[in-house]
Amino acid sequence: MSQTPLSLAFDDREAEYETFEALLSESDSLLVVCHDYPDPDCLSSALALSNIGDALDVSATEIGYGGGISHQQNRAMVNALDIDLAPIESCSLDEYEIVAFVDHGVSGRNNTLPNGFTPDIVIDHHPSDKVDAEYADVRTRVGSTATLLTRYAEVLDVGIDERIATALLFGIHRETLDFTRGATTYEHAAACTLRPAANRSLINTLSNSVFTPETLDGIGNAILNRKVRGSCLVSFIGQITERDILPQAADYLLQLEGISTTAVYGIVADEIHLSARTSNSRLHIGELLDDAFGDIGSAGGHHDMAGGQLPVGLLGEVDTPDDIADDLIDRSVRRRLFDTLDEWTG
Ligand SMILES: [Mn+2]
Repeated sequence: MSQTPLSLAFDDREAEYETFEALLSESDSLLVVCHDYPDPDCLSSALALSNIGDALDVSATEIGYGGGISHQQNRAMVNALDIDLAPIESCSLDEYEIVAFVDHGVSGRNNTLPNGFTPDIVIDHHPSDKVDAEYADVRTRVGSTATLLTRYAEVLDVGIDERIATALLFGIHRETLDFTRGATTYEHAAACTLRPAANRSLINTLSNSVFTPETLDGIGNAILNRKVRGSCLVSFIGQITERDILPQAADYLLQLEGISTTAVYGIVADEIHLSARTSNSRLHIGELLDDAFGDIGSAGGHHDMAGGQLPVGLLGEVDTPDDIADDLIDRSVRRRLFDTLDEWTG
């Protein structure tokens, strides 16, 4: 095992890495499944894992994803790094010997796979007590899944070329908002490993990729529609086609003076999607969202960033979304958010 910043920072998991290597090298086909609306952390991890599969002579590797890729930076990343992705609906799970989840861990949660499906491999940094896989590596103390995949490539001695290094470093940059949110020594160590090979001008270009008009409108609506209670801000932005507007708006609004918690929600297709952020260290926004919505949908995440999806039928009688239905949805979600925030802070 090479002595690198990461090997110094990480626990010794030699036996686990050997299990992982044996599992992959004995297999002929690998499907890496991204979570829905994959972000750069997930995309780069999937790319790195499929590259490890190639290096271990897995003859067929594929990356599948659900939802869409609507965030301008994520689309730019997929294009610039030529990441080959297939919609998950077009992948048949039983054609692959190994199905691996990266940056998510449970079937049916933040992915479009059936409830109860058991993946062979899970590599993730999100807290979850329900992960079930032949090989599961869930390390919540690291700030990004890309950090873990950097370590796998190192340990298994799989070359980290410019494309992989650029993807993983961009993944870490985005996941930690340029090392300002949730970045640990592990992310800094991984960056030391990746930086020499990474194309830093491409990372700059990707970081500065332009907003789509819809993103700008969505953030504008989030600003206009904001409702503030104490240090908490929530905003409903109605029907949207680009789900990735939500985390961008939640991040942006967190910069408002006096605000330490934000939640932005909208309707994507036939679901309500939420994204929330907090800089209040006494809150765990992932658990808070689970408290607020766990009974009607799926919601959760980290202590400072989280998301969720709820069926629009939350209110029962709403079928064709219109202004009245939107208003009901807004009130109902807002009430649950504010009530749960009160319970946590009161
Ligand atoms: Mn992640």
